Amino acid sequence: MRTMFLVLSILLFVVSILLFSGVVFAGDVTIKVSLVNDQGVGKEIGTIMASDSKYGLMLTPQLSDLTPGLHGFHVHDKPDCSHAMKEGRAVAALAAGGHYDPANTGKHEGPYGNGHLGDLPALYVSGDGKATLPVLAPRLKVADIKGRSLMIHAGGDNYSDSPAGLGGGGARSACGLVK
Ligand SMILES: [Cu+2]
Ligand SMILES: [Zn+2]
Repeated sequence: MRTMFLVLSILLFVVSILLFSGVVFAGDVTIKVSLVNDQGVGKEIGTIMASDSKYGLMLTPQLSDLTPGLHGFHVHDKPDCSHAMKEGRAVAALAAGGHYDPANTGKHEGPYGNGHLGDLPALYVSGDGKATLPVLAPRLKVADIKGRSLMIHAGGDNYSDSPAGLGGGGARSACGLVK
């Protein structure tokens, strides 16, 4: 009987450590990311882990098969990475809609501005095509991005609408649904 009690106490202790340590943090979400093109969703290239921190939403990528350099990175409105038709042509991941903008600002100002809430810090991809550096989005929480999608663009992001709209990232090259 005493041994049983001891075993139970140890079990409870281990479970509480796991729950509160952040190793298995209840609110974390893992997002699977795939390459996208005008034919649809292609190869899976890894994951992005989303977690809440004291400073905002942390997005930690474990991705490969991207082109080296900085890439525009945003939360898009809809949880759909499919291609769709625009002016008679198929466009990669168009079904994801535009940048998440619940306040209808209509402005792309980057993660520290007052425009689209879905504007994230640009994603850095190293020379070997891998992205592992986390980004922090101070205005967002995990709950805000559920039921939407994460998008990685072919080009960079200057956090403004000029000289090109939406930071100038252009084509959508990888996408993941946030479930
Ligand atoms: Cu985007
Ligand atoms: Zn934007």
